[in-house]
Amino acid sequence: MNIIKEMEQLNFFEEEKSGYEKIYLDGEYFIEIYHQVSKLKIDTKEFNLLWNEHPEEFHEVRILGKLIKTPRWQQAYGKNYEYTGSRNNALPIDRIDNKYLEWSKINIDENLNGILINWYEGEQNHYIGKHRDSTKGLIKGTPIVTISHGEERVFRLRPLRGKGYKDFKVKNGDALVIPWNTNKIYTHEVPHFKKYKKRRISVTLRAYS
Ligand SMILES: O=C(O)CCC(=O)C(=O)O
Repeated sequence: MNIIKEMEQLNFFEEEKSGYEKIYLDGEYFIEIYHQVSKLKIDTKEFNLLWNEHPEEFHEVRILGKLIKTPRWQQAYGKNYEYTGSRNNALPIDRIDNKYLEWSKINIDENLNGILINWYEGEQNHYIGKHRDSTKGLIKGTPIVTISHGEERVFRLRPLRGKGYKDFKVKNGDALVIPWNTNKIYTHEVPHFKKYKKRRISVTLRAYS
């Protein structure tokens, strides 16, 4: 075992408060977190501008034949996002600051080309329930990258078959990477807890063929 792998196994990286962490969920599957990347952090002014981009209406998904409004606003850019019997029709990607694609292509995967933004209003108890990301139209093997802004929230991963969960706090400027294989075996979610009263925006990047 090489020294880096050995340190990862010993969770040395988990001790870090900033920088990069590769976190094993079990012996094989992992996520990565790039903490508070200076290029990705935004100030209140930029946050408010991005907040104002949220659609007026909640997106609707079809569950057991019924149309259900998502408990957050959501909008795709560059590539349509299809999941749970619905399609989020994309707006032009140049409506969104290019820094997200630029940073993620250089640091994570050069194929990343689609953005989905989720806006969570704490006062309205917004959340995203446990799910695995749809891989429809994605380039096989590519990761999912989620960049957080605004209020700190919990990002929760659970084994698809199995018990328990692992929580990670995500903050302004954090980029969390879910590799393809991890998305197959683990669900993820951003639950709402009463203490969350403020606003969060996540910018998720995926690689479409
Ligand atoms: O808000 C997040 O960090 C996660 C977003 C997400 O899981 C999704 O859009 O599928």
